[in-house]
Amino acid sequence: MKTALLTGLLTAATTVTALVATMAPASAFSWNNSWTQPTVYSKTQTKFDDAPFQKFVQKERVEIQGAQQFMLDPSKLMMKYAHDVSVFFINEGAGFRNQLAYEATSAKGAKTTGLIFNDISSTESIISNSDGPLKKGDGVNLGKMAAGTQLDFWLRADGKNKGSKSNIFGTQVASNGDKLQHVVAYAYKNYILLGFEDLWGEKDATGGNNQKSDRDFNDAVFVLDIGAANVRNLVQPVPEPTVTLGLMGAGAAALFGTRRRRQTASAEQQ
Ligand SMILES: [Ca+2]
Ligand SMILES: [Ca+2]
Repeated sequence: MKTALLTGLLTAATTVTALVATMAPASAFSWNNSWTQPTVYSKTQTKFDDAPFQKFVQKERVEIQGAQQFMLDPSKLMMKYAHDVSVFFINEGAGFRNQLAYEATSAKGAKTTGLIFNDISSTESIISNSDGPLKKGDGVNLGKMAAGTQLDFWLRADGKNKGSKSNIFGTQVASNGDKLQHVVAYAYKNYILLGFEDLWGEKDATGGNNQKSDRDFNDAVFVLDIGAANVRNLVQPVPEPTVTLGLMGAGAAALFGTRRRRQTASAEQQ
């Protein structure tokens, strides 16, 4: 069954507006170079099975067509219910040694930030590195987060090698240096899958900072566990799939952006 984010459309739209209004203007994420790698748990410790998610990892250097359909509306990562949050490594198709960090904003606006993975490379990934520290399914626990927590995630492209000279890309297009989408998101089973693009610029563009991006959004792929109830709150079944592009396979749902959702909302009301 394909599903889409259609929960409480009218009230959700109101909530989103309020959230956006209280968010700070788009700005680069503040990366703390003194962060250290949190404990990484193996899948034998966490019992998390990465296998069902590997089919959503886009083939290397194959552009995701219609990636905008899978753009993550960051306000969607709002936790209605308190839950212990974990992030699991699924795969990476990157020459870069990328890094991932998170930001959690409480209902009262208090921000917590931290490192999740310091070196997103693996001997098992689609572009493997013999000294890559991660195994598929490895997880980092971010701790219990309260109801009303707003989550967000940021990738520092080749940050392990380039440190502060790296590009930082997130879910908010306006805050990305190239003003492009760098994250795709899907809901699948009780989880949310996030795929990042680590290269700057449009596909096949030249000049400036452009890195001839392949737009494959597989450069760092993760599964986010915010709990089944929170995912269900974001995702509800729809009669027919509205999108069947890109990575989206059986049972996956795009976390549509606001514009798409509003279009769907108006269509539903007709
Ligand atoms: Ca790639
Ligand atoms: Ca890429």
